[in-house]
Amino acid sequence: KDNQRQGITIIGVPMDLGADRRGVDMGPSAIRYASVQEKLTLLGFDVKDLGNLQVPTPESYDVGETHLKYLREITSVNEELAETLDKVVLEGCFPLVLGGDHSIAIGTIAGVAKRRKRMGLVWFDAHGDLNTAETSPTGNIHGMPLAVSLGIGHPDLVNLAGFTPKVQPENIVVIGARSLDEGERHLIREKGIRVFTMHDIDRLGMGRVIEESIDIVSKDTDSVHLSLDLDGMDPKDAPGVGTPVPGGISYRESHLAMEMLSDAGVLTSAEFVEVNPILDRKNCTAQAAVALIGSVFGEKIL
Ligand code: 5AB
Ligand code: MN
Ligand code: MN
Ligand code: MN
Repeated sequence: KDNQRQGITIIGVPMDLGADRRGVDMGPSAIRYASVQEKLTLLGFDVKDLGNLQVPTPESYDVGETHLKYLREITSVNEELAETLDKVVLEGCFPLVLGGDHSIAIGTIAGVAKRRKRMGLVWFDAHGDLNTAETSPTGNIHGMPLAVSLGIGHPDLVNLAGFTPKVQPENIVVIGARSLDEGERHLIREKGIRVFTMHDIDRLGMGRVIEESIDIVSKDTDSVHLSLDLDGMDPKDAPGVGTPVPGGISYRESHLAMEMLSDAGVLTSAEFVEVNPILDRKNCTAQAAVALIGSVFGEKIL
C-alpha cells in the first residue's frame, strides 16, 4: 500500500442536493471549525486545504426528475470532485474529503479509483446507500452512491470519470447498517456484499468486525477508501445528521474502528459526510468527526 501519509489534502464539498433536509452544506465549515487542520498538523502531517468546491444552491435550480433529484447538478459537481481528487492522488497526497451529503462519494470514489487497478472500500453507515431510481423510496441521490460505484444506476452517474465499475463487490464492507430498503437487501444478496449490521457488531464486537473488514478490503487491492457517514454512529453521540437511526455505533466503538484501520496502515483516502450543523448540539457531531479523523491518522490515547 502506498503509505504516503505525510501529505494530506483537504477538500470541502458543501453539497446538499442529494438529501431532503437542508443544512449538510454547512458540514465542511463545521468540521473546519472543530479544528481538523490543527489536529492533523499536531499529528505531524503536512496539511493543505483546497477550500470548497462550488455547489449550486437548490433554490436556484429545478429539481428535475423526482426519482433522481438534481441529477444534472450532482453529476457536474461530482465530475469536478473526481478530477480534483485524481490530481491529489497523482501528487502523492492523502485526500480527505469533507461533506456535504453522501452523494459526493460518487465523485470521491471515481477520483481515487481512477489510477488504481483494484480498490477496497469501507462503508461506515446506518444505511446501505444501494438504491437506484427504481428502488429508492425518496429519489434522493445520497441513498445511491454505493450502487453507483458498483456500476448500478443512472448512466450519467455510473460512467462518471469515464470508467465503470469503480469497485468490486468482494472488496467492499458495510459497517453499521440498520436501515435497509427492500431493493438494497436484494442487491446485497445478489452481489454478495459483506454487510456487518448492528446485529453482527453486537454479537461479534467491533474488534472482530474490523479484523474481518481489513482482510476483505485489503485482499488483492492496491488502495482502500473509507467513506464514513456520521449517521453510522448512534444519534446520542452524533445527533447532527439528516437521517438519524437509533441503535447505532457508539462513540468508543467508532474510535476503535478508526484506530484499528489506522494501525493496519491500509487506508489511502477518506471522506466524512452528512454532518448537519443545523440539527447538531454545539457542533458535537463535527467534533466527533474530527476526533475520528485524528484516530484515522494515528492519534493514540497513550
Ligand atoms: B445516507 C433511504 N434509504 O434511499 C433513501 O444518509 C435513506 O447517505 C438514504 O446513508 C440515506 O432515501 C442516505 C431511505
Ligand atoms: Mn446514512
Ligand atoms: Mn450514507
Ligand atoms: Mn443521511
